Amino acid sequence: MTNSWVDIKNADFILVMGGNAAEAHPVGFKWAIEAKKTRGTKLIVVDPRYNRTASVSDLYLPIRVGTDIAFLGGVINWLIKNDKIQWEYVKAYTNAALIVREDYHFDEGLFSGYDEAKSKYDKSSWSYELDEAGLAKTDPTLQHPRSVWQLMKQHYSRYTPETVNNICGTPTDGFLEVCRQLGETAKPDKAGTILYALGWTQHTTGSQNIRTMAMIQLLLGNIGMPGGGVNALRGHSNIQGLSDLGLLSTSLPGYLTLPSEADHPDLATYLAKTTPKALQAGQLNYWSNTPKFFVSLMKWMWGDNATKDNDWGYGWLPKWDKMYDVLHIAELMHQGKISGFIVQGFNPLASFPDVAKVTEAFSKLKYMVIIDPIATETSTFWQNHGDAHDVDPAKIQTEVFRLPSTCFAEEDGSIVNSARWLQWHWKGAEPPGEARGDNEIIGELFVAVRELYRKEGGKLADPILKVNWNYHDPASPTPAELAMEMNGKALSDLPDPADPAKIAVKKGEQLPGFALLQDDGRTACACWIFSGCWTQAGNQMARRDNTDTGLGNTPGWSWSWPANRRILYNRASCDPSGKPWDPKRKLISWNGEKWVGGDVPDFKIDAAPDSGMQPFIMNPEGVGRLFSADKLVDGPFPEHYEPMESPIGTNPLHPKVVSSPAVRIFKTDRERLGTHQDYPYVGTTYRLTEHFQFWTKSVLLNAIAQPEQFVEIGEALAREKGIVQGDMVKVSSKRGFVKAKAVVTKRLMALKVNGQTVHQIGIPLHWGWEGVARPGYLTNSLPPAVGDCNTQTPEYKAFLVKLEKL
Ligand SMILES: Nc1nc2c(c(=O)[nH]1)N[C@H]1C(S)=C(S)[C@@H](COP(=O)(O)OP(=O)(O)OC[C@H]3O[C@@H](n4cnc5c(=O)[nH]c(N)nc54)[C@H](O)[C@@H]3O)O[C@H]1N2
Ligand SMILES: Nc1nc2c(c(=O)[nH]1)N[C@H]1C(S)=C(S)[C@@H](COP(=O)(O)OP(=O)(O)OC[C@H]3O[C@@H](n4cnc5c(=O)[nH]c(N)nc54)[C@H](O)[C@@H]3O)O[C@H]1N2
Ligand SMILES: [Mo]
Repeated sequence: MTNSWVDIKNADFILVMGGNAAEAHPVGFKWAIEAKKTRGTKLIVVDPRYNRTASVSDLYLPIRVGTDIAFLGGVINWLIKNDKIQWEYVKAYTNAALIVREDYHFDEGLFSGYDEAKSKYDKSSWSYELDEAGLAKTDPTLQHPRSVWQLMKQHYSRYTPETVNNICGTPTDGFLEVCRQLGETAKPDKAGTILYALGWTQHTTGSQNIRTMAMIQLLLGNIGMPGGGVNALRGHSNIQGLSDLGLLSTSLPGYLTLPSEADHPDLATYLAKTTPKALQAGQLNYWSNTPKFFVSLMKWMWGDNATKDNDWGYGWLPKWDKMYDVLHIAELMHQGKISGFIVQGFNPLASFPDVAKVTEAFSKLKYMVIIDPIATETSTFWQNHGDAHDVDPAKIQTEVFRLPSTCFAEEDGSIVNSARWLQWHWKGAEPPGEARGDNEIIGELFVAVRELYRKEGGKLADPILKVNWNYHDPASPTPAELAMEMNGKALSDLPDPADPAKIAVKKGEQLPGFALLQDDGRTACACWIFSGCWTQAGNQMARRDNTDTGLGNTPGWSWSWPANRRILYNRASCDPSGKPWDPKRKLISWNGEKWVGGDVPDFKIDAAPDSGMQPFIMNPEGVGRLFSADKLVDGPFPEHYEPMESPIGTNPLHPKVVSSPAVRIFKTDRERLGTHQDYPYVGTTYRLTEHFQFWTKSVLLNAIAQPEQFVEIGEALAREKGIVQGDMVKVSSKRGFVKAKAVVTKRLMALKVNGQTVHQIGIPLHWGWEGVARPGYLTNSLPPAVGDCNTQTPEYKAFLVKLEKL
């Protein structure tokens, strides 16, 4: 979230699209209700299903899954045509005026630079025209034909209300109502918010869905504003923390890049390539501090072993060749290229797409280690469960080890919520039986492996032997010890930047925040964005002072990254002169000498409004991106592409390019895609409040609340198929099937799309054979193994199925 849960109450308009907040985030959703009650805020839900959020909305609109870019692109076109733009904001705080290179173009569904053989873009033409000083050229009048503004206007002129209706199946009057409501928030004293989650991310165009909304919020001047923002409602408890800590195959903690084999052969090259240069004069460009973040990370990782002479241990860091996302891992196992798999707090057989393929993949492993408090379908993947999981155990040689772990409530630690708050929690009970904490399990494994390397040597022993492992009990690092490392400490006395004669932090002390990080080995810090969470003053995450400093802002409650800032880009809540756009929505302001207010300013504290510095300090342009120069692999402007399995088999905007040209799809997975001739209906998967993923079916009360697997079928389709409420049905894709009870409902309506009727079938994801609920089929037997071009998040929300009454 750019903003916070509580801040939702400040919104004048709330759009819930690509998420079902009332169902999946029922506690946080109370702030949407608060806005409705106290401000009369309108809430509109755009979702393929009339869901629980829709049931408390002012307006519900159906949409065909996987078509949100068409809808939102239509909004952009409408805002431009109807002049609902916050012009002062757009001119000052976005890249609308920047000039794009001459060789950039978009033609019949393809951007410039496409290499058909590789299904990849060369992104070099997607950038700005630079002057001699290396700064982007601009045209403040926005008239230049290659200004971002003109290119954007032209790009979305194709997205008329008729096109939106034709692609999405959404009624036009409802679509126009969303445009009008959003358009109202273009006024400087109005702000609207968007709450989204997986309905946007789990598509081959997932990242671009979110970018389209970010563009809209920039056009409306809603980013940085209380009551505004782009708000991702996160998933698992601590999935936000997982992203922050870089637990992805190409990342390091704090959104630093893990060095790549091809691009970063040495430290100097790595730092040169990952430290961006400012593109506008006067820019702060906070990522220019990358060397400080990185060297401090290396000092944490390797301790005294990291020296200037050995490039701070750069050689010991693993380098990536490809992204090892879940789809790639399943593919490599399927090819027999992986022999062991450690599964910690994860039920991949149930959660990866295409269970049949994953089962074959797991069957080729030598061993699998499961670290989990309960039995999961993954841990019993080798057992036969009738036609729900028809395998022959005698043919599966994979040895499965199970290490019982604790659950979050049986340990101390911090969990980062969607609003970036690190909240410390305390153990509620001792774990039962032989269960051990994850930190103990990993700690003991590490110590044992290191001992083996010490005794026997082996290939690449250095990364294990040189690592800094200074815990009181090396076999069991404590959550407090680890948290203090995230914050970072001084390795020598550090002078005060304002008064170098004074010592700000003494050697060995915890750092006050990331501003003091150094690139010369004088500081160690495991995750720069978390610096400030456990300072010399103690554990900031354990704070529970809920004093409101205005607009529901509670800076004394827990600790928020970065720097305890609650609303990101909050400099943009003020006009260029430093006055709040809306006096009733005052968060920070310029007092003539510095930035002051109820939140931590997202700006250099003493940089005057006319210093030339711009509010989006993490971008080298300093401004928000309507055109995303080179970040995403599938285009600088979001474009509508059909899901890989499309119910209409064409793209009404450009029939030659139906689905995204930049997807990565493995050959075996491409062969497993179905067509709309064989599989005429759209399947989509989702959650229920009563269950959490695949594990609460092991909890009796949850199993009672929602005991049995079902699928939702619209009335029109049910009539066509002769299906009535409670009938058993079989839903099949090219890859597998589930059998479940039919819930016949008005909540899923047939849509008219491109001259044809499209039926969508809703399939909750929670069932399997482990636990105390009635056994069911794994929903992920159905979706294909293909992911978002940028993140590889699988396309769980839009695929093709057929339907039979049993
Ligand atoms: N009770 C409960 N709460 C949970 C979870 C749980 O299992 N149970 N899981 C947690 C996790 S891990 C996560 S990630 C979050 C997920 O939270 P959500 O994303 O809110 O959950 P979902 O039910 O997967 O999907 C949300 C909505 O997206 C809609 N949708 C599907 N495709 C599209 C589309 O193409 N466009 C649009 N506009 N909408 C679409 C679905 O119909 C559904 O209503 O929830 C978290 N909270
Ligand atoms: N079709 C379809 N598939 C989906 C999705 C979808 O919307 N549709 N959503 C996707 C999403 S967003 C997610 S997040 C994934 C979730 O997929 P998974 O993460 O694989 O599913 P969970 O059932 O949450 O598995 C978490 C496991 O962690 C265990 N656990 C709990 N606490 C602890 C602990 O402290 N330590 C350890 N070691 N284990 C613990 C639980 O018992 C559980 O078995 O599913 C994805 N798959
Ligand atoms: Mo999730």
